[in-house]
Amino acid sequence: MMRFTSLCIAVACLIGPATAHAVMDMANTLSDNAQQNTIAFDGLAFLTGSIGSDSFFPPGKVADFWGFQYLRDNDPSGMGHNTDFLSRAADNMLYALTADQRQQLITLAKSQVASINQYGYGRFVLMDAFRRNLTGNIPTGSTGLNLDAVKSYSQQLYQLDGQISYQRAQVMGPILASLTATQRAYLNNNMVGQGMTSWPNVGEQIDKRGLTNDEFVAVTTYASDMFSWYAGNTDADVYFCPERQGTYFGSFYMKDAPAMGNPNYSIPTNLTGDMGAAFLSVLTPAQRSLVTNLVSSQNAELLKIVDRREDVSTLLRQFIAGQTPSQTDMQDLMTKYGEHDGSIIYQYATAFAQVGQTLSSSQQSQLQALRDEILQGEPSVPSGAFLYSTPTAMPTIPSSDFLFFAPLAGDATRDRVVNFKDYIVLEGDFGKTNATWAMGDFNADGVVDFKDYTILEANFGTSVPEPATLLLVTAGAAGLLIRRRG
Ligand SMILES: [Ca+2]
Repeated sequence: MMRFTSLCIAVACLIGPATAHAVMDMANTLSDNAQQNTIAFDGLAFLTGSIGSDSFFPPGKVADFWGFQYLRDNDPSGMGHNTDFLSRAADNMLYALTADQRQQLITLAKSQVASINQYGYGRFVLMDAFRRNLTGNIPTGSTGLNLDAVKSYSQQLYQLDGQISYQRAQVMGPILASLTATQRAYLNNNMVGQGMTSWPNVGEQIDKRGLTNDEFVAVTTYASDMFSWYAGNTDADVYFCPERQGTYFGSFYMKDAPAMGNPNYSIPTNLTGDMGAAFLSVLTPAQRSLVTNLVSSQNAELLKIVDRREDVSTLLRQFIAGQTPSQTDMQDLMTKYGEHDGSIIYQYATAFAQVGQTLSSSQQSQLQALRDEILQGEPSVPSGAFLYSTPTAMPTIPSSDFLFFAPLAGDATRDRVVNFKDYIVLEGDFGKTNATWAMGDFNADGVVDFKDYTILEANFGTSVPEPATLLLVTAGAAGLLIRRRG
């Protein structure tokens, strides 16, 4: 029943510009007001939700360097929220392309679906750790989430996003570079600078037979991205919604669930602001500070993200200019992006847990009432989970224990011990580029080589934390020895 939901959900920014008809831009997104509303909405979603609701994630947030969100949020006819917006853009782009160019997008989709889903599943480990940190179900020997471990894992997710983005640009850029005058004229005369209500209604342009749902969604996404990339510029590529970063706390479920399967529903644009404020009003001053202080504590990282996005946009646009940018440079930028977002999500998870652990039962009831008001009869939390916006059973989640301890150099498998299993991984990926920690790239230089082997060798046999029982035995044995001597 929820097939193609990723195309149907109106994922417009939920915080409008300060004045009507003003342009939505980074000044809006980065404003303290927008950030505080978004963070508070995240807090409400997290403290009343579940890992199932945390998992809902609009697919357009992955590999989003093409200015589509900017196009949506600044549509001259104000139709960016419309459920047909993305498919109308995609259909026209596909209409303008040749059969061969359309086939290139289909081939790309078939090659990328696995990576896109790998990214989606990879998010569950962080979500699991954040919920454990909230409930206090943390591993023995840890005092809570470890910042460096969260950053390291986030880096790996963004490295994957970087590979998906680079591959996309590698196909989409040359197609755009090779558009004929006729193709350009179609786009320029019928679409560029005009609102969706003026775009021709050309209908669906690709045959779904032979494509899985995921592949069809991917092709549609590429085509719509190609149009915004063609029509936009670096500023548009860099642009993101206030809720773009720190996406592990369930706010997308809370705001999108009432819209799912309900084409006439329009998400109120003041929802995030109003409900964020309502959340804060339920909290004590001390709890409120924990949430509102995040606005300033995350700010430096947020600004660095803007810089990295600008670097990435500039790099990827080289493909439109007929050049081939360095993939190593791309991965380096995405590693940094992941580190910045990792720092932000660590701060959110830690602060929200502190609030959650001090809520009175009265406060909990009030927060649940706010959630119920937003969800309008939709389930408070889903019975399973979501892979992006598609309902799915809760996947088997690998142990998140490693997120509660400092990263252990050489531990590719992240089972908190450096042993032969890690050596097998490193050996299997030896020499590979675009490498991640999980492949054995422990010094994060993007390649698995002898330097990583040296790190593994130096740490072989170590584990974190040192087993508590061993320490006790040692202490006991020492005590015994002393007593005997005495
Ligand atoms: Ca290991």
